[in-house]
Amino acid sequence: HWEWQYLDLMRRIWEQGSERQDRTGVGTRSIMGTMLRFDLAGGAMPLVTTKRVYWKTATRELLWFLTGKTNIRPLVLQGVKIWNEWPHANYVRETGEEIALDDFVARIAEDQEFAARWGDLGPVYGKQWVDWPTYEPVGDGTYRQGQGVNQVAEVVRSLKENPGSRRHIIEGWNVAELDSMALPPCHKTYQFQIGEGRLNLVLYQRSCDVALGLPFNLWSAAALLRMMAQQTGYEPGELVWMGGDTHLYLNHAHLVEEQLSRVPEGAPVLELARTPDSIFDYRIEDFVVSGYAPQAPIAAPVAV
Ligand code: UFP
Repeated sequence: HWEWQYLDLMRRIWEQGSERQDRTGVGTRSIMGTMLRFDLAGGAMPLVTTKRVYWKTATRELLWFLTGKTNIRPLVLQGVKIWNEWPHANYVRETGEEIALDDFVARIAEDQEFAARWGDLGPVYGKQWVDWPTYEPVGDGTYRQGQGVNQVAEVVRSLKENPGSRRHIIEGWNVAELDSMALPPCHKTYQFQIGEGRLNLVLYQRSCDVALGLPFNLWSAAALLRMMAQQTGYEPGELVWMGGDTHLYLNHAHLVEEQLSRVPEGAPVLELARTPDSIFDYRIEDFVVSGYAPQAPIAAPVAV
């Protein structure tokens, strides 16, 4: 079962990882440089079965990236909570108003102007993926903003027009804009490749919370691969996931112990119900998962 790779990585980090202090102050055990490989032939997906993974939430986030939007409001309106902490913390810091997270999120949902002012995450994934900024020299030594680059559309085009290329890359790490992002990209580099008529993808993730982040990140990367394969007419191939700082938070001990006592079951399959006109036209209803009967959820605190 593919999932042993995930569980083995979890065990190896917990047993052999080096302890390090991190930005959040929680502390981690960590291994620098890791790899997982999954074959997506036949619709197979790296969807963790040893606990419930909310794959629809991850898919909604992926679709939101593809809109190029960076405001949390569209997510909030769909009940997706994963990005709420950052704008809330920013609001409390800047206004000094001690508003509870739930109240803040309710205001984002109700009040469009409030959301426009306080719900934005800065130029995170979506912006870089579909509208990477460019600059053109004006001639007097200054620059003006040029047409943004839609990296996703470019990769769809290059996969079709130049399948042998080794340059099919979507990059999130815009060095010049890191300071204005709520969180610098974790899953930062996507490189697609065609081999033997199949579409393969290497994802490089610079920093990975193996307990809470990775199940999400694997699902999303595999979903993106499937969408790209459908749009370009290739069979889905391998997803190769590469991690930089691959860690477990010290306050996730209960999760690690519980999950490592479980055995993977079943082989979930993703069907794309429709072939949308472009990579930007997918809807949540297009994602149909069968054979997913996960074991119970395991709650654990997110390090912010
Ligand atoms: N993290 C993930 N996956 C993600 C995401 C965040 O694992 O998609 F957005 C985790 C990794 C790390 C933290 O534990 O969030 C980001 O912190 P830092 O920027 O200090 O690496």
